[in-house]
Amino acid sequence: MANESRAQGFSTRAIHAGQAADPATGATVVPIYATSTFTQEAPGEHKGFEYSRSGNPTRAALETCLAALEEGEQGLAFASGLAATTAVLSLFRPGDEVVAASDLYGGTYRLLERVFRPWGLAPRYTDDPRPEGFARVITPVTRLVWIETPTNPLLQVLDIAAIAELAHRAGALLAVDNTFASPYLQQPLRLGADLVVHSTTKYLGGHSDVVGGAVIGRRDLLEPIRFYQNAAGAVPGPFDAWLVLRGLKTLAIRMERHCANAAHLAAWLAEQRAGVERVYYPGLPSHPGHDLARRQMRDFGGMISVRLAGGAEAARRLLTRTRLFSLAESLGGVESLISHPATMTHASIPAEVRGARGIDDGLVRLSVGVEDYDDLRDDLQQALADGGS
Ligand code: P1T
Repeated sequence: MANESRAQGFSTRAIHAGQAADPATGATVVPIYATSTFTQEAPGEHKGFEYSRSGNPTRAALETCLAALEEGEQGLAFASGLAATTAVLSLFRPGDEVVAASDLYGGTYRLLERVFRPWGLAPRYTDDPRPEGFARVITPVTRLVWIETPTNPLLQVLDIAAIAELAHRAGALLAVDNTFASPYLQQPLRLGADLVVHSTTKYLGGHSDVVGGAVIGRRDLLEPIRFYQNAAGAVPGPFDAWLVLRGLKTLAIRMERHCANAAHLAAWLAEQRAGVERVYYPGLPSHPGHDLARRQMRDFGGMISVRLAGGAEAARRLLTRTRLFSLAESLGGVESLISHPATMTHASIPAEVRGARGIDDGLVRLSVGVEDYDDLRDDLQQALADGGS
């Protein structure tokens, strides 16, 4: 007899959590509740919704589904990944320190340095992404440790459980930006993190057609963030929430294809002698975080970075010669993208800081899509070839 208490599998949750048939109409798919407000029977007497900034049924379905996928008690959806990050940082007060690994999305760095530092938060960074590196920069006034893993764009793998322990010993929270992995590959809350943040623009939406963000965690920690969500107001509209919800349904099968394509491409790139100096992919046994990634992640993800021997010139050639890989910011969609962190996603980091962190002009980042592998390899082959067009 089936064990009734067995937790549902990931894809079942992705397709069903928060998505029962619509109580009003029986619609099988959660409708897009395009309404700013909800009619009340008497003041305060309503069906749980009053005004769409405070709550909307389409957004509520997405928030329930996100919480189920990350195995958190509650999820909150935001208008962008950076709006979600802002909501988390708003938990803190002037004088509080935030510790982060220095390899992180340029927009998060800009938010910390240009918005929250002037406001009084004190960010500190470690160039050493091992727990020892964090131990060196955490102080008695550290209130938050913020990590990405794998990191953007160097794909460093950070030890979530060990860093959670260090943060907690110091009385700080650990927030993990799980955008690059997705909950299908890694569930930071199960490894001891307190909060998970996503740019749902990426793998969760999955089709490069929506900008959104999310925070997931324990109810007590999410309560002040929920207050902030309503008070500050950076919420996604119902259509955006619906697009992300639709994307989630195929997250598992998309991630499997992203991972398979990226693993093959990374191995192929690593064999290319001419022009390719280094391939950054956690699935390569030569990657310093490979063993940790094996333990912490279900698979190694769809992102690859490549350092080209010919520097800026070689990067420009590759970036302008691919045909299937579109030259574009962002990642995690079904279509393959190629980008140049130094001038695109990480341009907001001052050049000297960026250079010191290894994001130089010869670094190119690939978001490997779900197209046919042979076509992706052929595209890179022709773009890397001498004299190709
Ligand atoms: O773009 P937005 O939805 O606001 O998400 C910001 C963000 C947060 N965290 C990580 C790890 C990210 O990569 C991003 C956005 N990154 C890109 C646009 C990019 O191309 O790297």
